[in-house]
Amino acid sequence: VVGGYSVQVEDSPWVVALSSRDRFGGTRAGQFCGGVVVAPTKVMTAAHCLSRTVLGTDVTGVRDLAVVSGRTRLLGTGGREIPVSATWIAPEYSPGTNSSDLAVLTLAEALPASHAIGLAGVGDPAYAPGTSATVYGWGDMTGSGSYASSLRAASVTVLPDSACGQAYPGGLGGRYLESTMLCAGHPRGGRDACQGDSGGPLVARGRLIGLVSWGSGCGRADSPGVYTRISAVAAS
Ligand code: 4AZ
Repeated sequence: VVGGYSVQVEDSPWVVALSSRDRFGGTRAGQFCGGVVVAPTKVMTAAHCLSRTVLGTDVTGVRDLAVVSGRTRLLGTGGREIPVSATWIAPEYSPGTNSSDLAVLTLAEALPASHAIGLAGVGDPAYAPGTSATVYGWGDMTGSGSYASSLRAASVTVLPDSACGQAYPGGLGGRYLESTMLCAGHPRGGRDACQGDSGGPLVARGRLIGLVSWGSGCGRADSPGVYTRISAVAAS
């Protein structure tokens, strides 16, 4: 998260880290993506966290996948590390375009129901452009590889689809597809999700509206963040 502030996971208990010690080693306790608790044994994350190269590592068929809940500092104590017993990738997910960038993890042990966040369904006012939203993660704080050791959040604004349509018409920067994507950022830049935040939550009006998916760079005024649009990919 770029342009953010430090938060305690107790204040946002639905935020979890995805970890694979096997693939990512010890310095970040294996953290490579974010996730969000939507039911006691269900965590949503980005499909691309499980199906292509993430942080320079091929995560296809990643094995010792775990969800870390209740731990603000990745190398701290407290909270729980829960194995993932099953993974589901949205059948509509397209690695080429990043559309429908959603996966659901089933946890081997249940979290308290109070840790789950509600989903914002179709027509929810939380999706209206101009709505203030918060993105959470342990990802890059600068855009140049300075990963957070402790959970951070930043306040961004839901932007009209046209803002990302103009920023991402196609080609190497990617193409914004408004049917399954959501555009958010800050008009002057400086606040955004970044590498390592993928799969983590975008929350507005107390409900989940997005998952960190992609973008060009981090915090650039002309390149907003692109999120998976929850109302398009999850029945609610
Ligand atoms: C990434 O590569 C990534 N600025 C995620 C979000 C954004 C850029 C890159 C948005 O995981």
